[in-house]
Amino acid sequence: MELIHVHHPLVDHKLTVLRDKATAPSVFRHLVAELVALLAYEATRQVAIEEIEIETPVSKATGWALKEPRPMVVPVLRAGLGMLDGMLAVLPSAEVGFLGMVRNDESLEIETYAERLPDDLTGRQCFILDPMLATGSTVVEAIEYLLKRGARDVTCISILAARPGLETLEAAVGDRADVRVVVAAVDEKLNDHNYIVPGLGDAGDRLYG
Ligand code: HSX
Ligand code: HSX
Repeated sequence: MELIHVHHPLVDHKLTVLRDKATAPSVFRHLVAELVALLAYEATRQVAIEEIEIETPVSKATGWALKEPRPMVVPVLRAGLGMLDGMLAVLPSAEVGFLGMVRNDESLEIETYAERLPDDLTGRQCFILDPMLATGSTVVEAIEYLLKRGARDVTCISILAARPGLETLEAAVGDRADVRVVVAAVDEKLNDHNYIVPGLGDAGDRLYG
């Protein structure tokens, strides 16, 4: 697994405003979209392209087009929905599939309560959107789900990850080179309720609560 921690002054600034409990939901939603676009720039570095010939108004030229099959963007409900517009601003031709997942706070097991994805993802590059990677259970389940359907590689874009969750993910996917996680920050710990500390609270509630 490759961890990409995006270091950029605008990312750090926007994340600080997100963390602030005084930030209103409308501002929070706006900042999430802006942050995702910045993270997506790094997350899409490996997106598959192919050489094409085009004609400019002046002459022929060689250029690049996204390669088929189109990338698949998968927001994890609910909070991942808040990242979808920002991602599509960068990758407008992507197809969108949905996963609804909830963590049982005692067993930490993940229940997949909704799914809207093609059965066959063979050869598809997939981008999971979930702002928080806390214990890591949700993202492990989502990655396994996509790989089982044949995804060619899976990149998870999260605004914030907790160190224990990243360790869980690393243990689950090992040294697979086709799994990537892109984050704006890594916090060191979780509290007794498995919230990231210092974190930013419950992303779903701050977006939609
Ligand atoms: C909570 O957030 C629970 O553990 C669930 O796993 C999750 C629900 O996410 P969302 O639907 O609010 O995004 O901490
Ligand atoms: C949060 O809970 C996020 O949006 C994720 O869906 C989930 C992360 O928790 P975990 O499975 O990493 O512990 O609301």
